[in-house]
Amino acid sequence: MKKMMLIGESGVGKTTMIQVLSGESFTSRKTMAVEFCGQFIDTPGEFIENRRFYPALITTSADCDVVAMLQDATRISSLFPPLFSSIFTRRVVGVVTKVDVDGGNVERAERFLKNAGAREIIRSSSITGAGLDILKEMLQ
Ligand SMILES: Nc1nc2c(ncn2[C@@H]2O[C@H](COP(=O)(O)OP(=O)(O)O)[C@@H](O)[C@H]2O)c(=O)[nH]1
Ligand SMILES: [Mg+2]
Repeated sequence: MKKMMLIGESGVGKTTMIQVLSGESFTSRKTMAVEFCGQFIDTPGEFIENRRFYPALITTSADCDVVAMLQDATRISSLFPPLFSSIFTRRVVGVVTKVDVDGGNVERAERFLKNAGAREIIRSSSITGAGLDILKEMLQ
């Protein structure tokens, strides 16, 4: 079974997505440390918000097959630096989250992810389940 590390700012939907994908209720408190949840690695939003944590992300990514960069469709900004994906030696996918929200802007989120170096982009919602099958397939 392959492993996926989810990265993205606080509130983007990392923990919720892991719960829906794995069908297990791993704790949904604000994550303060890297957490190993079966096939998934949940990371604190702080790790993307402060570049002094980038080395921790790189080290943790060594344990996984896929790095998922999550961008919230409702946010008007992104904390991913240009070509951020290039710091990883793993397959990196961009994931737009919360595409179910009216007033979100999926295209804007995709632009942020492309700017961050994502070549594959998946549109997802943990509420409707959109895009989650594609993510599951990546982990087969
Ligand atoms: N509408 C909508 N809300 C979501 C979705 N995914 C997560 N949320 C909500 O966004 C908030 C933050 O989610 P959480 O998983 O804790 O984010 P994390 O900080 O990245 O782990 C919670 O209130 C979730 O219920 C989604 O796909 N659609
Ligand atoms: Mg979380």
